Amino acid sequence: KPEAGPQDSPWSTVSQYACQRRTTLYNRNKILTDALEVLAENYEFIESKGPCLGFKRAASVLKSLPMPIRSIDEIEGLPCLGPETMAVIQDVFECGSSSKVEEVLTDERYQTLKIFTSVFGVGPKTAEKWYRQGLRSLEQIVSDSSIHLNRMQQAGFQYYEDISKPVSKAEAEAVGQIIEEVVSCVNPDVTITLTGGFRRGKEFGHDVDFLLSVPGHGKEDGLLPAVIDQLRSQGILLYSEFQESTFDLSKLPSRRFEAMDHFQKCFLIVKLKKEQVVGQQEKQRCGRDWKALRVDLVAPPAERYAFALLGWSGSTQFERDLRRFARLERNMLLDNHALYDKTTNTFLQAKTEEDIFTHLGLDYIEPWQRNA
Ligand code: TTP
Ligand code: MN
Ligand code: MN
Ligand code: MN
Repeated sequence: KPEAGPQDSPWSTVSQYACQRRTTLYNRNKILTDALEVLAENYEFIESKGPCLGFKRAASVLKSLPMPIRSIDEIEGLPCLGPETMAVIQDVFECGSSSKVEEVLTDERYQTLKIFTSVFGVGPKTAEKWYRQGLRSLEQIVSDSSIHLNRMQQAGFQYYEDISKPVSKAEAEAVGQIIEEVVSCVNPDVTITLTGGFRRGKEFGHDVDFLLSVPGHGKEDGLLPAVIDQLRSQGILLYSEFQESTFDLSKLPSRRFEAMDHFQKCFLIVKLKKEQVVGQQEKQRCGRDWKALRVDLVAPPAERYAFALLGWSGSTQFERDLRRFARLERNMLLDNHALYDKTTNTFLQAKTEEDIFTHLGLDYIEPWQRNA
């Protein structure tokens, strides 16, 4: 039974938790959610976590609704909509747009941080530092010799033109075939699973995420370094950042179940030949026959597969609410590695995502219904 709002509202069955809602990509309230997400992003830039999450949560609730909201009265009884959110929605209905949102959109600081954080390897902290130094454009950053860029940021600038463009589903499928081939060269027992936004059915993404799994305990050791070597020897590796596994089940449950996980993973930039993408036979105008593309690979231990798959499938808001629901409604701790029952002090095992939903007492939500 959903932890729901007041009984006298048509929205009484809408849960405050995204994991108790089905959110497809068909968002009937895009005008409202776009506005709220601008405010959320702005709060993210000024590192104001509370208000940021508040607006993200409100937008997420509206995304799950089966019809467009047409007036402020219709939102009565919906969870997670605070007074600030209500004011924004009211403004949109009365004036066609929210003055608060318009203010943010024309704010120099917001505009600059938006550009800076669009670079691979540049987060709000670095963007903020550059802004405070008076820098306002990407050109200024690359031409300023006093600025130190780390390896990831250097790659981010080098391939900016390509990787700032959205990745299409066709490109994701083409890169999937390449990864599949490379991986099976390294170890024919490995299977790859598309995760992230494309598993949720998105037509476009900012990268392509894959989970690699090998049957058998510890068989994933050394897998990603071998895959990286293979990509390099085929001449399609443009950048790689490898993170060794720091996973240790004996140290779980950690005090705070973290957003970043401890699995062996790598963040890559690979070359995708245009001829490998269906419907893109023509060369680019600049004469290059390839496009740089961001790819994430993660290789969890076999017995952690279900947790890793659930964690890497997103959306971020869906993941956040799964964890919050587990903690607040079930006295359990969930992260990308495990589910721990604090009442019985036991780890709950899972082979599939369905097992995890069952342990949590939740109806199963399909990946394409997790676009919260
Ligand atoms: P992203 O690739 O950042 O996001 P996305 O695929 O949902 O959307 P986009 O189209 O913009 O790429 O992350 C995918 C999921 O992986 C997300 O739920 C967060 C999760 N994730 C981890 O769990 N651990 C990590 O270390 C990283 C980098 C991501
Ligand atoms: Mn992704
Ligand atoms: Mn991202
Ligand atoms: Mn990713």
